[in-house]
Amino acid sequence: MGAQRLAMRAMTHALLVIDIQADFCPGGALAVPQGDEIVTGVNALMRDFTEVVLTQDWHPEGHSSFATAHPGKAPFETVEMDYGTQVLWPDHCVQGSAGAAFHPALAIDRAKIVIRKGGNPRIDSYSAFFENDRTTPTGLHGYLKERGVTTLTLVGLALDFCVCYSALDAARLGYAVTVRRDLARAIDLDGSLAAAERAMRAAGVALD
Ligand code: VGL
Ligand code: ZN
Repeated sequence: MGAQRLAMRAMTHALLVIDIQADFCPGGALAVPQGDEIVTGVNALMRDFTEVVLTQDWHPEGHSSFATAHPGKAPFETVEMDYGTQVLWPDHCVQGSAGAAFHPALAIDRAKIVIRKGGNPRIDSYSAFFENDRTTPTGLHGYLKERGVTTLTLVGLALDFCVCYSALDAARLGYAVTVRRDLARAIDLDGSLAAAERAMRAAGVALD
């Protein structure tokens, strides 16, 4: 008990656990290679934090980020949306579906709050802070500010999409941000992992 208390992070330091859901793990609709390998390590890390936030990708059926919503388009092709280029994905994380559930071994009871994102049928939402228009907030920043959080550690799926977008927004909002790459896995679409790491470094995100 004593040793455990010494290891606890300050209450100003929150852990953001991004999208560790069945559809992003092997066997899921948008499986991230080795996505399930991080669950044990994430569970262990959660025990060191009093402030744990989970996010859940949570799309309505027929969401505009799904290739099936764009006749003639295949998954991983792109389309131009009002807010910029959008990668089209296989149908995934549909609200209430088994694929949208957290990985069954994830210790979700440690979380104070769950942020569900991607609910607007017309806008995708990679970041835990803003939809992909980069302006519509999820409310997470208000929550963290009100609780005095200034420092964030990010883990989860996918490193080159939702983890990266969340880290970039967090840095832009003024948080001190670390991404634990050992507790994240990437989709790595056409060099997206290298691009994500470059962007995060440029934004001052610490990559552990
Ligand atoms: C994600 C693609 C589509 C992610 C979510 O969690 O990284 N990627 N929706
Ligand atoms: Zn999604």
